[in-house]
Amino acid sequence: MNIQGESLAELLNGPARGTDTPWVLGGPLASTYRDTILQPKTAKDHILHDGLDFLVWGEATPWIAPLNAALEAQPQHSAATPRLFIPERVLEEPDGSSKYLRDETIFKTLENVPVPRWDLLDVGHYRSMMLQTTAGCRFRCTFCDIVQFNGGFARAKDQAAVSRELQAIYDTGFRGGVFTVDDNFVSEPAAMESILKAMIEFQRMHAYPFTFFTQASIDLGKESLAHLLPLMKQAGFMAVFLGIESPDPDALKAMNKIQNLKTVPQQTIARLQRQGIEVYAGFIFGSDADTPQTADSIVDFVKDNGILSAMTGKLTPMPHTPLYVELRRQGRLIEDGNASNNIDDTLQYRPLMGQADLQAGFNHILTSLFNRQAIYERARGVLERIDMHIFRGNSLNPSQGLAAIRSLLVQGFNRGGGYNGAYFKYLKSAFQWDRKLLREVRGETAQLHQFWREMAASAQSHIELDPQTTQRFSAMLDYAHDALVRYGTHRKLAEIGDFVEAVRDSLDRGSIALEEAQSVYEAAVDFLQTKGAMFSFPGTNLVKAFELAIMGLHYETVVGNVLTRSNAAVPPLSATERLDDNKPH
Ligand code: B12
Ligand code: SF4
Repeated sequence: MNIQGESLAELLNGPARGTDTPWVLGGPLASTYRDTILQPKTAKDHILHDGLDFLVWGEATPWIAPLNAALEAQPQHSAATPRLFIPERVLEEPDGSSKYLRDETIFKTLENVPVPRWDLLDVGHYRSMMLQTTAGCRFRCTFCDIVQFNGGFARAKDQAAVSRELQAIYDTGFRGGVFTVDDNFVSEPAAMESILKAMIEFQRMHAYPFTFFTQASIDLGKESLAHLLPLMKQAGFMAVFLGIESPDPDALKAMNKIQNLKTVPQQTIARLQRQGIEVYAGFIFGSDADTPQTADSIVDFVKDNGILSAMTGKLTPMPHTPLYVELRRQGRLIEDGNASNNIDDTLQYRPLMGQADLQAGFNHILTSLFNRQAIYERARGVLERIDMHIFRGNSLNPSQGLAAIRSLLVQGFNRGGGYNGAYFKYLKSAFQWDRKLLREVRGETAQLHQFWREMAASAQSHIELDPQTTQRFSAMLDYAHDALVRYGTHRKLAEIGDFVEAVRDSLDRGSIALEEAQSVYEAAVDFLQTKGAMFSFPGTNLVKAFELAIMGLHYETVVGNVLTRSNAAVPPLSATERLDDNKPH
């Protein structure tokens, strides 16, 4: 990606300089920023131009054969202009065009994609591994370069391919977080359902070695996709990054983020949280509809919706995107074509609100969201909103233990050594939350036993149900279903699905066989016992509280650096400059 352009230049200008080796660059940097390398203007781009031999647009798989042939023909480095591998049609279409985005001869199926050679890595050095299940996205957000090089429709891997990739990660010995790096996890909902089932089955058969996190468009929360959320929970998804971008409909229209206009983002967030999935979210400040006040609405939205990890960035026009083309047409583009880091202090376009207001609004967002008090308040909101489901497991792993110790040492005390009251108050509330939930689960378990005793006492071969008892059984069945998926690994997922369906039919008929009802009851008890164990000390909320605190510390450090750099780099503009800045260019 472009952000790695500088380190690539250091490499080419350092260890690689003077060697004969031909250099090939692929990925988002080569795809989106190809022009800056082919027609260099900055010193860095000259180094890339002179140091690289081949640029490969888009995915590697279709280019391997022509690239190998080219490397055989030119086995030595040359300082001439690098050769670009790119489909003719992409070059022929005007910049920002969406006409080629559904071309299946360019964006090919993923059936021949080889399994990554994870065995070549020392996985001990990685906090998370990666799994790509689909590529491409059906939406057309104006700022997005991903669809330009990954395609404007989703191409999915099949169940066998996904299982093979999970197995390859598993075989390295890695256990823990796996980033499902799809451009939009829910771009192709039907495929996603089948992929999720493969992921669930893999997890069940391997005693849940992984937790997953991913990114998805906001329509994941719409009613017609509601069936996907429990599957994500069962697969072990712990977090989903949503592109919320802005709470303001006009800003969303300006970005062509139509999917956000058709859904209520707050509802999607709440639905995910109720499944025990934490929501991370992206926000963009600086669209033509934004004013300095938009900064406040972004801050309020983040605070009100239990989002600790808010990736707030400035609008960033990347080459070949519709946004870039439009700003160029309006003469508002600052033509270095290089900016791609949405949080640094470079601006690549002239915002309507003026650069100073944009920078001030952006800094306001950062300072409001990432001071310690705000972080602990939001973290508490996360704990209150997410359901700690049994797929989370109930033991403390070593890295969580270390995180807790680190958090206590670093965050428990202020710089001068004084005790940090806000931090301990936050931890105390997590501890109390666990105690409260434990009491609730115990109460619910006692009620369940009582209910079952009454039901079983009067039953012969069947239990006849009235509307109230049907409702109780239906709630028990939800618990039982989760427990069977999580622990009933002697049965296939499909078998469990059939069992649950059969019980639902019985409930609809108002009569359930005693044996069937007994199985539901026993599995529901398993569910509640596991859930209860999760809230026993140290308690899943307390553990999560430490995890969130450490994440907060990371954000505080990163944002602190961004603000320091930004304050040093952008002197306040005079009133006249501000007026100039507001002129249409
Ligand atoms: C996962 C991810 C991350 C992870 C990376 C984790 C990791 N350890 O790798 C995290 C969350 C850390 C991250 C951070 C950032 N990211 Co990021 N990230 C992605 C994401 C979602 C998926 C990348 C991925 O793994 N895809 C799956 C693999 C299989 O695809 P791939 O890497 O693209 O590789 C394929 C092709 O590109 C090609 N290819 C790749 N390399 C090569 C090399 C050769 C020689 C060849 C021939 C082909 C080739 O073949 C591969 C197989 O088909 C992409 C979005 C996207 N769809 O690309 C953004 C993306 C790459 N990120 C982006 C950005 C901007 C960032 C940040 C700068 C954000 C920020 N402001 O902090 C940081 C920078 C971090 C850093 N210092 O490097 C941009 C880059 C824009 C650009 N054109 O340069 C992207 C495209 C998203 C976007 N449009 O906003 N990111
Ligand atoms: S939903 Fe995400 S991946 Fe799809 S076009 Fe919009 S920004 Fe790009």
